Amino acid sequence: MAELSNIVSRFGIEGEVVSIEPLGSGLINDTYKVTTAGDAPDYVLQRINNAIFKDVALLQGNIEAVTGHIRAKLVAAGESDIDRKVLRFIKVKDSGLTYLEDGGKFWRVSVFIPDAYTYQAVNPEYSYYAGKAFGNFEALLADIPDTLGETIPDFHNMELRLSQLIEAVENDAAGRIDGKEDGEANPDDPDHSQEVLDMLEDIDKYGVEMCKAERLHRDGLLPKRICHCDTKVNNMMFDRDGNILCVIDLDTVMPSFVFSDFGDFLRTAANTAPEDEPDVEKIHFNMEIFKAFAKGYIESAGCFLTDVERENLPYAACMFPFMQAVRFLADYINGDTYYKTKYIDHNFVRARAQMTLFHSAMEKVDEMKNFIDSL
Ligand code: GN1
Ligand code: MG
Repeated sequence: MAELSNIVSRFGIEGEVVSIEPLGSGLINDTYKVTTAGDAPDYVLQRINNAIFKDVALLQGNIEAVTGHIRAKLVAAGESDIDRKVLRFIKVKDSGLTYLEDGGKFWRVSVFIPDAYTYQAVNPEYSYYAGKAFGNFEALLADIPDTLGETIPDFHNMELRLSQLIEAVENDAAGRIDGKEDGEANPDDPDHSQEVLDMLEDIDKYGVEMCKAERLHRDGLLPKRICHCDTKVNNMMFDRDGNILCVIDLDTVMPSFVFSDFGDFLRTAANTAPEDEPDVEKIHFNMEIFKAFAKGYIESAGCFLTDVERENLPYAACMFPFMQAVRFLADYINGDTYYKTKYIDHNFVRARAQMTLFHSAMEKVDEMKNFIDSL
């Protein structure tokens, strides 16, 4: 707490800090709520994980460009309550930057949005609003004058994710496929090696099909646009009445295929279970959520989507659970070096859950296509 208070005091915040408590459930950054006394706003303090986001200056540059552009549009449209509709970052007092480097750690502070709610799951009505909001987010950014960099290069490149998995298997750094290279196997680490091999075989069957986006892009048929790239359902804030306030967690806003935003929302929202559900029987792809989200998304993004983008939205709905399975499995095999985990085989359980969701979505591709054609 002393370290955190000291960090916060170097930002130009208002009010006197009364507490700093952990906030949220992100898998990458560390997030805290900073509560202040009296009428001053509360704040969100985040330690940016710079092992993952290696270029924090570029990252914050993107975020400032995006929030500035959206803010200007909200002002021009005469909107009220703008600080609840777009994030506002606080500058460091002595540098004027929106991030602070201190002993190799990177920090930032934004205004906490009061009376706002995030959800781990949504009903079809909220899903429709979310579709509209993410489509609108992309539409608002379609004319941004700044060139944004890729905060994690090739973040949603399926070909790269598969090659990272192959590399992980070749190294088998944690001995999770072939047993410990040197020393004893950890008796507390359940042996999933056979299930991992089966999962790898299953992934191999669909690998080529799931890399369609990269091929379309190389053939000049699929553009990159500014996307959010982490449209997990819990990255959307709603007010008390269920109206969308804003989209949060902007670290991965970068040029990508629209499939990123469409697919990643459904990966979390259309799953009938959490992304790390241990009981695979509970995992299904919910078509009611798909339909509501697709309708909202196409209503606001339809004005700029090309035929290729629109036709491939069902593919995106399948590709994202598949990509996430590949990422979780690679991290499991690497010995959990990327995602925060809560128990020893958490990444294995996550990968298995995502493959289950992938298969459920694949069974519904025709139904998805028919629905999109009907809009
Ligand atoms: C990470 O930190 P969080 O939970 O918002 C990850 C996403 C994954 C997600 C899986 C930078 O997001 O890509 O989809 O976990 N973010 C990064 O839950 O890798
Ligand atoms: Mg998040």
